Amino acid sequence: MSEQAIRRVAGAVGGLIAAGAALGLGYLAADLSGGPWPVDAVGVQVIDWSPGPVKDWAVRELGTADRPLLRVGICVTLALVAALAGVLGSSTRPRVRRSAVVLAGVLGVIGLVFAITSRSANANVVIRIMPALVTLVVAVVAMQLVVRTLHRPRRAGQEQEEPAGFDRRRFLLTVSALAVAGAGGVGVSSLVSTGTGEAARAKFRVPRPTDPAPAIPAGAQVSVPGVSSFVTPNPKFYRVDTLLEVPRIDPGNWELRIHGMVDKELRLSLSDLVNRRLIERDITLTCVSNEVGGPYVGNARWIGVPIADVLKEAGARTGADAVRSTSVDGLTIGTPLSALTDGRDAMFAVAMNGEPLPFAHGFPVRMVVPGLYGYVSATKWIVDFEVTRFQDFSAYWTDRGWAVEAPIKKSEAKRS
Ligand SMILES: Nc1nc2c(c(=O)[nH]1)N[C@H]1C(S)=C(S)[C@@H](COP(=O)(O)O)O[C@H]1N2
Ligand SMILES: [Mo]
Repeated sequence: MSEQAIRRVAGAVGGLIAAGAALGLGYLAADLSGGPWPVDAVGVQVIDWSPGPVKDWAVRELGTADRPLLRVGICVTLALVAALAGVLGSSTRPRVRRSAVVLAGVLGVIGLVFAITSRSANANVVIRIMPALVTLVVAVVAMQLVVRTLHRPRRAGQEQEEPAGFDRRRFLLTVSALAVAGAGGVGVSSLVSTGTGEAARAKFRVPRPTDPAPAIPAGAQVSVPGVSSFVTPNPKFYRVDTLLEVPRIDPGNWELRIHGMVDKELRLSLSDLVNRRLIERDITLTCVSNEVGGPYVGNARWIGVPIADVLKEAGARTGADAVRSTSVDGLTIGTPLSALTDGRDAMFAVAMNGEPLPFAHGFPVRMVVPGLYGYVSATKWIVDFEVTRFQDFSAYWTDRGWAVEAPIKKSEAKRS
């Protein structure tokens, strides 16, 4: 291989590793700040922009692998562009070489734009852009370092146009250091976040219900192949959300804001919530996308605070007909006020089958409303609850073509 060919390959490898370092350290920054990892900011936007049929296809064909695959897809795209940037960086022409660093900067800025515009209940822009900013800075600096190793500075007397040498030793040192930094970022972050998240969830004691559910009738729980069990075990419970990373909320910082068309605005901490009257109920949750006999349905024993109690204390004003609830990831759900006050057991749930809510199912608090499809009622990781009117807002799924109101129709067999 010619010197220039070697340099080109080194440039591609170096570009890849520079991108890895930027993404790895950005991942750590995301974990520490609570802001979105730029890859996920892009991914969530892709999910939000995907038309319904594309989403349905992805869920059907890829199942739960759709999200990791989306991340992988974005990373592979980035890697290709970064490798190309590295190749540009190997050019003997200083102008072309500089474009490598510019390209790294452009990728970083794209991440930044997605982070700024990402839907998130976290209004703090500084937190929101922190990971993308770290990624951008590391990307530019790392690319610059890599490019430098590809071109040993000219000795005095050397011709301008003469290609400068490739400093192999410095190249290897630089890419190794960058690789360690990137992998270290991801490693440290997974240790930190799973550790603190699990500990917080483990510390949360499932409260004793004031109004417990009756024992499950004998014979309801059968173990016949093909017949689903009466209670769906948590690890087998279906999951629908629009995220790439499951939120791990610190329950100590969690707060539920109840506001809008109410006489008295409320802000409830987790202990405020569990110190109220608690009911325990067996409630079936189902997705509107579930077909008869399909997988998107589950039954669990939930413990929670009746939403009607909280609404009574806040005092919903006349004229209000809806609640707009928001999860920590910024997704909104619209629920008819009547379904929350008509005597059915709509609740802010804190426990699922005797456990704190699993992270994937909304820890620390989610809504559960009997008789409504999940997308109009079952807000996970809920942080905001606004009493309002349907005419004054539109929720996430409604914006994507689903009906505003969606009661589950009973005993209506599928006609063909
Ligand atoms: N925050 C949030 N809550 C959400 C959703 C979501 O995407 N994000 N999806 C809804 C939909 S469409 C359904 S069917 C149920 C699924 O709840 P599960 O994932 O606990 O089974 O949650 C609802 N709550
Ligand atoms: Mo759903």
